[in-house]
Amino acid sequence: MYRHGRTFAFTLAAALGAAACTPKDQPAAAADSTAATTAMTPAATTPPVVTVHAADFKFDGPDSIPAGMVTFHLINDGTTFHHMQLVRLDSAKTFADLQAAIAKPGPIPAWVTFVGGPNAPDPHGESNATMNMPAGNYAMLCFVDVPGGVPHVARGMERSLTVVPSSSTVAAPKPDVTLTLADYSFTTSQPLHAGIQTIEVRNNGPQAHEVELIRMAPGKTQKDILGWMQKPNGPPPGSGVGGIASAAPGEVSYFTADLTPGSYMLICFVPDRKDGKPHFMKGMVQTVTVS
Ligand SMILES: [Cu+2]
Repeated sequence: MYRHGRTFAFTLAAALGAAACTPKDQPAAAADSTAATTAMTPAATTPPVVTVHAADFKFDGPDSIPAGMVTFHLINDGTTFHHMQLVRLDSAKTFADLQAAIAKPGPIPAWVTFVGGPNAPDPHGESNATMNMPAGNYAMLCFVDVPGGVPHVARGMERSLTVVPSSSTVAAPKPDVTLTLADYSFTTSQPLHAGIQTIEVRNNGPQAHEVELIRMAPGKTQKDILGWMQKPNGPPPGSGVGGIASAAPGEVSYFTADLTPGSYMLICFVPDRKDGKPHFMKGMVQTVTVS
């Protein structure tokens, strides 16, 4: 959706720098393949960081991680836009069951629950999401459909993730701003501001929602962005910051963003339960000014 333009420098300094510790009894190696889990201190106070790479068209990351509060760090190595949509598989269903269900036309089975995940950064950009992950079977999927209109999951962009029980007691981050999603609106507890901030995203439902944060190019408006999405000719009028992928009502996640002053857009692409139209067409799109 967004060609490589100005990429957001995601400041995960807090998360990446401080998340270097996990409890001793936790399988730290499973949490991350980067150096983020190497240093240890007695008690972790920030979530372990799980790094996942997105490419055209696959995910690379750990097969299993410990349960508890975790920060997913998505690095987009691809030439197009990707996100990391996490789904939980209930009723003892497996990744193979999910693959079989996805391969068939029809509605998503009731045992699949959308639980968020880092939303889409620009190509060569990064995004993040922090959330509590109870033990269970999960999958990461990419529903982005550019270029060509085929969701990436249909091109093989799906990966299994097993969350194993752990004794983690890491608490949720302290948010600077709470963003509430509902049918069909975005409400912030206070304005987004320039600099680093942690944004708590709560879905009040009744439908699943996402938030994708887009920084508009100077002088561009919501209309330009929506027009470009219909016909992506020329350079994009905005840049993907990230946000939280689709999450069921009641889900709570956090993401950290380092914003520069300017105009931003909040948007939800989730198809409506009733007519399949994306929620932004029902008003779930909002322009905000960051100063
Ligand atoms: Cu993708």
